[in-house]
Amino acid sequence: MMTLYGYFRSSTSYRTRIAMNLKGLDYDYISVNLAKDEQLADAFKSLNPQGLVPVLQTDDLLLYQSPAILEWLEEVHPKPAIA
Ligand SMILES: N[C@@H](CCC(=O)N[C@@H](CS)C(=O)NCC(=O)O)C(=O)O
Repeated sequence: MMTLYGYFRSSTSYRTRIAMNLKGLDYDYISVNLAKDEQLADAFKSLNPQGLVPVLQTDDLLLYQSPAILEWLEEVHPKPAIA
């Protein structure tokens, strides 16, 4: 199972969400409210010390930086291709 941490007004989050939805992937979504600085909370920074969304958590991986997430998605779930 995958969990995407993001925020609705974050373009880097929705580019990730768009790719996952296009690929028809099943995932949980957790909102990190940037307007309330939730990205700076210790609980979130233990996932991503950079304090930025998006973060993608899989059973054995923790990924951040949306280009890296997109690259991983494309490699592991190539169909349909996004690039
Ligand atoms: N290069 C990163 C940028 C991530 C980024 O800047 N995320 C913004 C939202 S679009 C963020 O979390 N901002 C919180 C902050 O600056 O405290 C990526 O593509 O994932």
